[in-house]
Amino acid sequence: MAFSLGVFFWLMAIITVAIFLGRVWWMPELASVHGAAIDQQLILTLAIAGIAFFLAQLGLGYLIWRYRGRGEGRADYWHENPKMEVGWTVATAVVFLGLAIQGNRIWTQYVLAAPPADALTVEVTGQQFAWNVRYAGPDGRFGRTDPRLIRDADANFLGLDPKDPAGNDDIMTQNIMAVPVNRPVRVLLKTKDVTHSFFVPQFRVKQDAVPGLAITTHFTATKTGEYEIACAELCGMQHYKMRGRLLVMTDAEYQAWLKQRASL
Ligand SMILES: [Cu+2]
Repeated sequence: MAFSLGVFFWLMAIITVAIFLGRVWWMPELASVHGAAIDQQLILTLAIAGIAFFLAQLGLGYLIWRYRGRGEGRADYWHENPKMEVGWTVATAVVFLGLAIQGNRIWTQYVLAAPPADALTVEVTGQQFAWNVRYAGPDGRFGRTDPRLIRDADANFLGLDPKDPAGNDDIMTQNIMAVPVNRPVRVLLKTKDVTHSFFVPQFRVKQDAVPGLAITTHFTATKTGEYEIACAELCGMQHYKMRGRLLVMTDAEYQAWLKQRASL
């Protein structure tokens, strides 16, 4: 009985470690610059926690088997061993605080860093249940919007003011966004109604869009291809349908795409 319980703990530890090492359930392939540091930190945390978990389960299984009941009378029992308690408390504190400090450093280097001045700005506005994407057009300026001018029936989803000339060349799409590869992109994130969340797993980008706020997030895509913009905030009945396509293209393809969109 004690032997099979020990084996159970050993097997559980080995299978768990194999699932992680074999990357059976793993993140989608990385496709952004800043994501590399985030992935590294995650892997470091998993490795340290994984080694501690594996050794603890191995030891637990061994002790269960080694000190199983063999009818040799009562086992010794004592509590309080200040030296050991101080030892493992300090060791655990050093490991966890070290990981927390290092993780915070990586996080602030990304979140608090402003995107480069030459970054491409794309405005993304969530609504139940779609992503409105807007480019400033050749003049580089976004036209004025006013919530009172929003008319979904006329496809004026953002309430663009026709009297502002800066808005004449704005390019707008729904649920499709294109960006050039290897170029910093600044996303100006807004929402018309409830809280949504702009999530591109391959870029390691997830940022809430909060009513009344314009929040910026940024990324530089490293691989061309098609990705999904998921809404990561349960925002209503059709939340599951709220997704956009994000196309990462070469610069020439991106310019052609913009031109084609402007002509629609
Ligand atoms: Cu949503």
